[in-house]
Amino acid sequence: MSGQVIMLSGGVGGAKLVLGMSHVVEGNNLLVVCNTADDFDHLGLRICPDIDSVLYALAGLSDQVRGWGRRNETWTFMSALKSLEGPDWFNLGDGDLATHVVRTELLRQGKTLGEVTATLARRMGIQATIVPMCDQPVSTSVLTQDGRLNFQHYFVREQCNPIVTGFEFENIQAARPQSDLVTTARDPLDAIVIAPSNPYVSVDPILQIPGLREALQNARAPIVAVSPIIGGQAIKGPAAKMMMELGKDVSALGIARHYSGLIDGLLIDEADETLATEIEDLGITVRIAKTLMTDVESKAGLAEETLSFARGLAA
Ligand code: FO1
Repeated sequence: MSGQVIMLSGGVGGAKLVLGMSHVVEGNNLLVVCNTADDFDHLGLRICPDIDSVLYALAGLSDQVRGWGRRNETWTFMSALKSLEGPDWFNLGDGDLATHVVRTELLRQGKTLGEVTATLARRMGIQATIVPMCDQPVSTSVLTQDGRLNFQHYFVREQCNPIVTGFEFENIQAARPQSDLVTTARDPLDAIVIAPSNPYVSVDPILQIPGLREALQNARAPIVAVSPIIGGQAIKGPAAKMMMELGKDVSALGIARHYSGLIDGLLIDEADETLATEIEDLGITVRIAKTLMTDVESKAGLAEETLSFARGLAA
């Protein structure tokens, strides 16, 4: 029997560990807090990529190869859009489109993003509680040498090519931590887990919501992170490129420095074993594990390892 677990999750890497965690923690004991700072309005629809990555992963609907969207997707809408010379830089599959249409309509009816997400999760048959980091819209701007870009413009349209100089999370001061997170953080917990997501654009927006970091730190549970950097590289996405452009050490040690003062423990890959001592010098306990998640067994295995690490830290 497991106690409650809170996970902070971004996109692909986050959704993978969340899926693993759903195999080792009962659904009603798992609260997943999703980054929403890369949400945006596109073609009149509210798109929430990180929420959807987690929803699709837990519903068994996600495309494992692309890493985003639904598997067995069809693209009739995109073909028609292109033929009408509509904006086709952001790909919306036909099935995925239904998610955005339903979400946008429920928001238009006055539901909060938290309520809408709970409705979508229930309709997809998901047991775990999935919440947005906040109900208020927050938007990441990527500051680059080519100017300021909305996150999706940087990520998808510009393919992460511009050189990054910083980030701004617009409207973050008006954001409030989602109520389920605040109440769950007051309960006895086994662990607070920071998924192997991009620290700058997936996890930092969550941590920068006024009051959220304090709610996590006041919780009676160890905070453990899983490094998204293995052997100096990110498995997917621009985390390593961003770290390099920001002049950081592109390694699990760089990740440890980033989360120093917040986390009690860091899981690093076997490939990074030699960094353990330097990380522990920061006051962070290290667990060495196989952190590459290639199939459901490795996802569940890493989730199990993460929980056993956290429970050991609590003891
Ligand atoms: N990522 C891409 O690289 N290209 C796309 O066209 C694209 C479309 C898309 C549509 C819906 C959705 O939920 C996600 C989508 N993503 C796409 C992924 C997404 O932009 C990023 O993975 C996340 O924002 C980063 O966490």
